[in-house]
Amino acid sequence: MKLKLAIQKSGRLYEDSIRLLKECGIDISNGVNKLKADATNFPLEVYFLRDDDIPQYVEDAVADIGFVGENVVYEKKKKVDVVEKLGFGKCRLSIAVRKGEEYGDVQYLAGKKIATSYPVILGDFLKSKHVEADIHEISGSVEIAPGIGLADAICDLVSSGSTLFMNGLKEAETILQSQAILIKNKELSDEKKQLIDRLLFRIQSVKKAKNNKYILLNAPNEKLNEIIGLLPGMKSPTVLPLAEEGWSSVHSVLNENDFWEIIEQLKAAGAQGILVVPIEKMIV
Ligand code: PRT
Ligand code: ZN
Repeated sequence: MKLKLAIQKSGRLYEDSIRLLKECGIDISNGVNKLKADATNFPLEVYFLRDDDIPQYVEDAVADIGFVGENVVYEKKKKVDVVEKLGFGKCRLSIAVRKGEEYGDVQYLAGKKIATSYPVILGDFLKSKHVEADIHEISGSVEIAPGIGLADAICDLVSSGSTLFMNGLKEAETILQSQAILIKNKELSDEKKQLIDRLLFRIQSVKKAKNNKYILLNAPNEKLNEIIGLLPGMKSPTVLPLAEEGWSSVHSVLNENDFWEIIEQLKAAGAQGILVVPIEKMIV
């Protein structure tokens, strides 16, 4: 039996989806324009679909699981379970207005015409703010709508912000932070659930590794206790004697969030020759 995974056929999520599988030790032999491909070393079959269709296919159990943007999942409102954030495809769904407008707050939007490909998420947002506006659904090139007089504002995905900038718009309100997530069908067999757990274990190990760095440093022995005290590590750090009398080598793992702060403290405490190395997988 194989787990059926739906990923985007081509577009912004395709390469990162394939890369994540590869980092999980799963290779797929994908012929050009194929609808599906088999993994060579995991009981997995990959379906290549348009991202908009993935929630429906997962709800209908044509695919057991899918990698797809949160924005698509919340817009489509299909009956699927959200399992895990995948750490790529990050963007935000924002409302933008013409650069020269005085936006103030969300009340600005009352009675205005807003162009978007996300009428459901936008509608829910406006409702939650008790604002009535005219939602105008368009499927692409939303950002040109204010320029051609089709709308007063837009609601669209933003990552760098350069599309808004080039169209003379400014971000006024962020209504959703989004990234690619793993979704699953609600009624899977125990066997399929076990396969998902195996895949999830690998995904989490890859994610953890990306958020952590392996660090090696040299410390004078009289400073060892102070330096060890600064290191969180997985358990306690490894300490090895150096060939040079009175010095030790200390190995540990640091989380990206407090990385620079701890490095500064380590230097101040007398650590030298600090090496920082990426981690490929992290099993805890
Ligand atoms: O053919 P298919 O339907 O599968 O693809 P698609 O054209 O609908 O989607 P695609 O490949 O453009 O995006 C797939 C997913 O990537 C989206 O659903 C999001 O979850 C995620 N993602 C991340 C983005 C962006 N970043 C993004 N910047 N999707 C779209 N954009 C667009 C945005 O719509 C705007 O036009 O990029 C432009 C803004 O980018 P900046 O960098 O100029 O701000
Ligand atoms: Zn799409």
